[in-house]
Amino acid sequence: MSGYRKTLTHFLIEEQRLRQGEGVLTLLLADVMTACKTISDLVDHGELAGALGTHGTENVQGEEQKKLDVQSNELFKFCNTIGGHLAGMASEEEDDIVTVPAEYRGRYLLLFDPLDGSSNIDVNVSVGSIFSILRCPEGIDTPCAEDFLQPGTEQVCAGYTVYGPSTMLVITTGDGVNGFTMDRNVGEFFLTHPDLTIPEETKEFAINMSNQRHWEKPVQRYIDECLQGTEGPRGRDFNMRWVASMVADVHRIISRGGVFMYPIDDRIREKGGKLRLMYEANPMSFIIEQAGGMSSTGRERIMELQPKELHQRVPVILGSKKEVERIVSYHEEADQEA
Ligand code: AHM
Ligand code: MG
Repeated sequence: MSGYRKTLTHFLIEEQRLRQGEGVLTLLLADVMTACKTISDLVDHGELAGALGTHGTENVQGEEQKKLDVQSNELFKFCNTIGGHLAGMASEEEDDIVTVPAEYRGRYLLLFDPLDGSSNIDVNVSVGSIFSILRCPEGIDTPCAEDFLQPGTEQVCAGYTVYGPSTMLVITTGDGVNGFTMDRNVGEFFLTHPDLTIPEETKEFAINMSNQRHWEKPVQRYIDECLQGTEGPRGRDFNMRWVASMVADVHRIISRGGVFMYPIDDRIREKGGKLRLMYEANPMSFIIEQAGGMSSTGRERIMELQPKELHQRVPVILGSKKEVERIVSYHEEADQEA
């Protein structure tokens, strides 16, 4: 059946014609997808492929690296080096930017979290990859870290793959959001979820409740009101989900609405938040906004933040528009009172 659907390549070529592009982005995405398909295969084989367990090292952020974190990072770098489309790369698993040898250098920058939700690998729960594509600034041949520090509004393309019961790709180039499902036998992504949109209202939230006592007042208030259900000010019961893989939680929100929060709290205030701006929050915000949702730190639109460093962390509140607006208004009220 899938042979009669539009392939990702077919879809991208059509988009490229509409934009009168030269096809560079189409070719770059083909390389990114080669990495993602190979990671999907590793995830699928798990222990059979020697993909589970710790690598015994830490990344620049002091987090334990799993074997699959390291393997996925190597795959992303390998698949995206020689295509001739990139001037450089930045990864959650790399201290500094990755330069592309001069003979292969192109005009885009690729930023990625090669394996998001890696705490879930060993327990066989969904993980994913997240990527963001920026233009290398005009006149820059050999980019440095500062050239990557562009606000999310400058993204040319953003996407994620989720390695769940099916492997899916969700992508935007700034003209809506489309979802593709990988056919393992054919080795291709096929368009299965065109024009994804997020319902404006929701009855579902996603947050790590174990951090409740550390949250700020506006988030405490929002969750408290949800928990009061039909007897509280919201007048309806809410449901809660927390996969602890941002890709899986965001994918649920893209599929059926909801709000996802990793807010600032007292323990992580010094770090700026938990999730990383450049390769987690910005690409997800681009996708969420393009699907009709909203994304904020609680006080600012995430995509408008001027990044200060490659591995910068931010509070993230995203999903159904009316709910995010409500949470933002609770922040405004609390800040005015203070
Ligand atoms: P990772 O990129 O190192 O996997 O960390 C990011 C993940 C997100 O996918 C997820 O939303 C969050 O960390 C879960 O954090 P916690 O374990 O505190 O609930
Ligand atoms: Mg991550």
